[in-house]
Amino acid sequence: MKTALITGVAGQDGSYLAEFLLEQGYTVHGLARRIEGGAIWRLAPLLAESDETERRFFLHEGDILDAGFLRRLIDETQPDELYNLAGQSHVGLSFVQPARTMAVIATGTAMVLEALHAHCRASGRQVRFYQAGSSEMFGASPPPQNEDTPFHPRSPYGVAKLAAHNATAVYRDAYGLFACNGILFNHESPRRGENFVTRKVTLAAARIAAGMQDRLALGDLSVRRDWGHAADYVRAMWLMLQQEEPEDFVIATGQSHAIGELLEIAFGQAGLDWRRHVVADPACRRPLEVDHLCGDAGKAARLLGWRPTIGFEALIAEMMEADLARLGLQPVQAAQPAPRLMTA
Ligand code: F7E
Repeated sequence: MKTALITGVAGQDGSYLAEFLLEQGYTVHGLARRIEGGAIWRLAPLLAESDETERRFFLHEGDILDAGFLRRLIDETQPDELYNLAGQSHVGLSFVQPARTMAVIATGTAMVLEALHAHCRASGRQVRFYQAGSSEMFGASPPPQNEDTPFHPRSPYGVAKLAAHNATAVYRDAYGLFACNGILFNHESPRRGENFVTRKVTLAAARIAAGMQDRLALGDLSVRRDWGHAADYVRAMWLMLQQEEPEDFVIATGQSHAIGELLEIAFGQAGLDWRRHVVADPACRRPLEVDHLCGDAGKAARLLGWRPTIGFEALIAEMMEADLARLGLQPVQAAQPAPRLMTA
């Protein structure tokens, strides 16, 4: 059976991908930068596996910016597939910490690629490589965005992701590395970090319903995003590496929504009117905004047979249910439609 190495395994996508690959029968090695202080809470069910002899998930602590460590890790784990998900993933934070964002995403990806290339050359092994790209690279290019849309990033995060994307293509062209860039649009879940707008909203709505807070401060409400479910998106990562030829793919639902719609669904599930609680806070705005992302994943549908299975409303409902449940609450059930009257 195959072995996979996932950098950034402790993040939302890393945890879903590890679970998915284990279900496919893989042995999975995951790299996390920190394993203390609650940093690996998403991996708790995988680490709780009781039978040591059955164990197929292994956690490693270390930094992708440490070249020697990285090379050793690849040599020792001998992966068939390497998924590079490590990085600072918050766009707003990248304006505050641009150099760190560039280092871990752009330089970090170059270091992973170089370590992998050196490993393949020395061992004669073939290792397939997935790079976690982002729709944030499209930035100011108007929707719908697909693989042919010009990149026009509008954040240090987008710039760093674009450098990593280009580096991946260079290693593919220069050395014949089987390397794929996934260009993933926003993808969420109950495991989303609390500083991303979907989770910030669902968590606040649950807390307001529980009487723990009254206000939710948000930034620019005029933007539109194409939000999918992370569980669907990690399946696309894997599918890319199962193809005969390495290629780049946009992964998206093809539908964009306003933050007002997100608020409507989340607060509605908590039995609340968001207009009574949401306040505009300039501190939550970014120096530069990406106005509208809406992806065209037609290529992924044609070549990978990939389609999202969870729509926006079901996604936000699942997140709401999880955040309410953490506080001992349940969602307000949508009213049942009245039965149709039969007419003669
Ligand atoms: O913001 C606006 C904010 O932080 C979405 C990451 O996964 O997707 C994600 O990046 C929108 C932005 O995600 C607040 O300005 C308004 O326009 O949830 P977000 P993001 O920036 O789109 C891409 C594809 C990635 O690759 C990234 O890693 O919502 N917004 N008010 C706010 N956003 C936040 N976080 N907080 C607010 O209060």
